[in-house]
Amino acid sequence: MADTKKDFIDQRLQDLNNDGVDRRGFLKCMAWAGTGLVWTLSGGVPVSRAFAKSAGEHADKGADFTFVQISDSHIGFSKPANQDVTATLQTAINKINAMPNKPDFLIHTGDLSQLSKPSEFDTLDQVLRGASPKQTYFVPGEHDMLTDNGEQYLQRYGKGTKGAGWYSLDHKGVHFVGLVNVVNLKAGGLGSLGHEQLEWLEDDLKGRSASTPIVLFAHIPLWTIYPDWGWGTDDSEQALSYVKRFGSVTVLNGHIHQVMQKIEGKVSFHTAMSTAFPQPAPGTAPSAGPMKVPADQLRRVLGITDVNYLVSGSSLAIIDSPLDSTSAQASGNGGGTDTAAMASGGAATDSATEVKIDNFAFTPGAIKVKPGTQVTWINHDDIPHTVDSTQGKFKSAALDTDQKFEYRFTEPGEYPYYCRLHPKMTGSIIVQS
Ligand SMILES: [Cu+2]
Repeated sequence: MADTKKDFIDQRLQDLNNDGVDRRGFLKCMAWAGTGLVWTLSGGVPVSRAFAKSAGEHADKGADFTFVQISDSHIGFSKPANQDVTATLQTAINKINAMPNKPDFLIHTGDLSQLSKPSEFDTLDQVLRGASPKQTYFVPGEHDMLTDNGEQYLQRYGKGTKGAGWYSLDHKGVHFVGLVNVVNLKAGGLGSLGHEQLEWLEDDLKGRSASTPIVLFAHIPLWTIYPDWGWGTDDSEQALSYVKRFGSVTVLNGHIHQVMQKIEGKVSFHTAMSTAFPQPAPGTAPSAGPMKVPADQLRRVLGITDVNYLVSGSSLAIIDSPLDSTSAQASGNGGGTDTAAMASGGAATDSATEVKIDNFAFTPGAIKVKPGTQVTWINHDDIPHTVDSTQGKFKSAALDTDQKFEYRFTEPGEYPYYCRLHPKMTGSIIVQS
């Protein structure tokens, strides 16, 4: 595993030097994302193309309809990786509005906001009102659930949906299913759909003809891309077992802020770029998180995905479009993360009572303290995190950069905890007299 991983990283870095979409890198990626199944590659592989090419030459000719996926707008984010995420979302919308064939609708695969603030949702709504497609179908990302477990999201974007916001719809013979895999995440786990939603999905698909093209979309990838960074969904195999009998299944996700694609039988998986900021390729940085790239390159690693559907074909043609189409798309993005923003701040008074949150990890991961000790967690990342007791004994609000959470431990015992947004992040406080 370690060797394959290193191989993969080397390949990605090499691809980067060649600047652009690289088929070898793409194949590597699929081989490495191993789920233990045999993947079939065929001519029908959805491919990424620079927008400039796709718009004129082939694109939507003869398509029955087109829809556009945008993702990870993170409205409210203003760190060095992109200080104006509203502007880059606007650029994406402008590009959509300029498409020769008008898309029937937009799909937004989550992380609309950075901190679930009403003002952030308002800004998103305002920009989307300027989009030529009047309909946008949403699913929430973990950033849209920060303050109220998604209540506000549901009120604004989830009318008529089930549970935490899942639903399905039919459009010109294609069955679309929006899934939610960012709630009730378990410590140490990945994204999760949960039993109730899986039951609903099974029921929703039951009785549909196997020739119906299916499009599933959710925030966190429904295939395992990089578990160390939480890039996968624990119970996605269950969901995928329900679509196996269908002739054409397309799965769209966001969350990882870069393009990854995989074909597994009749199922094609695809992740979209963010309209806000890029993240490093798996394993090429100490952790996931906003990646600062030179200002003149930012728009090459942000973008939109437009999908054409042809009745005659059995699969959807997916075209990725970076916001800056003047150069080949950078589908790999190595480079360093923004280390400056991760510099630790504040003098530790008593190291035993302070836990730093850095690079998507609690440091130290386990500490021993005496009863009566107050433990302080400080978030040094550019991304909000939480401190949630696995046993339900304490629970922080979402901590943005430099924010703290404090809890005093009085009773001896072991207190495991995790981040409810990134459940791979776990830690433990051991109270001993
Ligand atoms: Cu977190």
